[in-house]
Amino acid sequence: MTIDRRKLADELKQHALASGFSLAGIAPVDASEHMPAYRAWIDEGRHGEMAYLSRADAVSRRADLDSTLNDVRSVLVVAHEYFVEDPPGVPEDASRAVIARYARGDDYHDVVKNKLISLARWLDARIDSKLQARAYVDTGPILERDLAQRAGLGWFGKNTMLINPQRGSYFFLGLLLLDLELPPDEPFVEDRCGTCQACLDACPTGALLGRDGSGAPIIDARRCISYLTIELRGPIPAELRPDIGNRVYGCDICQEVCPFSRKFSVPSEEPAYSARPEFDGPSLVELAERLLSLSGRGFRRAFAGSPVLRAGRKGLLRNVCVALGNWGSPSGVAVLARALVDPASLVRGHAAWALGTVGSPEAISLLSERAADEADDWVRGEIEFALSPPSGTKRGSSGSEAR
Ligand code: B12
Ligand code: SF4
Ligand code: SF4
Repeated sequence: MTIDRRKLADELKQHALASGFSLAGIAPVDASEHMPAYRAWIDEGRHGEMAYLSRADAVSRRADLDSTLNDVRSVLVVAHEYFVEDPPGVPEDASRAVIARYARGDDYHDVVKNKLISLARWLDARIDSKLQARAYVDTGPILERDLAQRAGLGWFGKNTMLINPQRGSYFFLGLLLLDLELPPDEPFVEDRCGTCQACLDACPTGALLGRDGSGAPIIDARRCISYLTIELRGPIPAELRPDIGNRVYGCDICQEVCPFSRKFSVPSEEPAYSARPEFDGPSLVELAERLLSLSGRGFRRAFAGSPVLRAGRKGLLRNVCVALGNWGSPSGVAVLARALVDPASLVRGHAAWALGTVGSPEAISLLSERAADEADDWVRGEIEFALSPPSGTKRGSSGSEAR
């Protein structure tokens, strides 16, 4: 039986939309013309400590989809929307924590992957041969946005997000690599940003660098709050801590200001992405108290199935300490005193910075008392700096180097 591939591709995309995806397209599998841009970005070190982006095998797999699925012929690319509204008062209230929208509910990897696997089964039942397929959602060395642009889903905004002109950018991308040839869609070639640069102006850390000579949007991930609060394992560079504000896990600012997101984002219909109460603008003090009372294992159990597990207990506490410092209220001192004696040096060091930033008599006396007992050199350095920032430097605006 010969199958009408165009009809099958249309039915597959229709079925994807009926299963909850808001966009679906087919991308071709030939090598991306943007690999040199990817390599240049890595060579400039803009990926920071994300070694999974720079490992030689991971770079070469990005250049050749065949090394991920033998005899790959086409890729179904889908978008799954996750927008949720901020609770009232957030993010303006500095005493409350902001968790990026994508991480307020359940882990999207499982949600999207399961839907992709169902699509693969649906397709398999409609062809004579046995279908080989691989599902990806932020789970492998693949240029996901590049494939999405080639499948016609949208363009690369100056905020580096893949943006759709009718849906904005609050969506995850999911990919189904197929050993079945399906006719590709037209790529999305226009740049709809025009003269806008709202995202560049709004980024608090200056991570967005505009377009390069070829038109590729450039981000210095080392400065991005999403990297600093999720991917970075060690201390957050002191000069960037004030710019993080109350964003304790990820960041949406460059999407919040984008006219396309502002106009078209609607709350997701996926129940799994509804915010868990503990991540819906929680009080910084309550969140810190909860985290301090959990062991590493307790943390994994308490937040099972949530994307925030990626930061780990120490990483998330590190971020919450920074936000407490940025809040700067004496009401945060009691919980920071607990953090100052936490078993994790990463947490103690950021608690010291935060107490120095609060700068109240009680905060300063806690730091002075702790200075004598602290055994870790890096934490001692943070305490010393918090007690006596170099002249001309505002407390909290600079400090010891990240190690
Ligand atoms: C590493 C990573 C990060 C890093 C680096 C981000 C970045 N912008 O590169 C950090 C930790 C900072 C991050 C943050 C976020 N991420 Co992230 N991240 C990734 C990941 C794993 C790899 C991205 C990558 O390879 N970056 C390196 C750059 C060079 O590659 P690229 O973005 O694909 O860039 C291409 C363009 O430059 C283009 N290009 C080259 N030349 C030219 C020329 C022209 C003319 C043009 C137009 C383009 C072009 O080609 C490059 C290579 O293909 C992807 C998943 C994946 N496997 O792709 C998710 C992914 C990009 N992240 C995602 C999300 C949701 C986020 C956050 C919103 C989460 C949050 N709220 O905190 C933020 C957004 C921050 C931001 N403004 O980017 C989604 C984005 C969905 C979308 N609509 O675009 C993805 C696709 C995951 C998914 N499957 O849904 N992320
Ligand atoms: S996610 Fe936040 S920090 Fe990162 S580029 Fe966008 S606005 Fe800047
Ligand atoms: S804010 Fe403006 S420049 Fe930035 S991605 Fe959106 S449209 Fe493009």
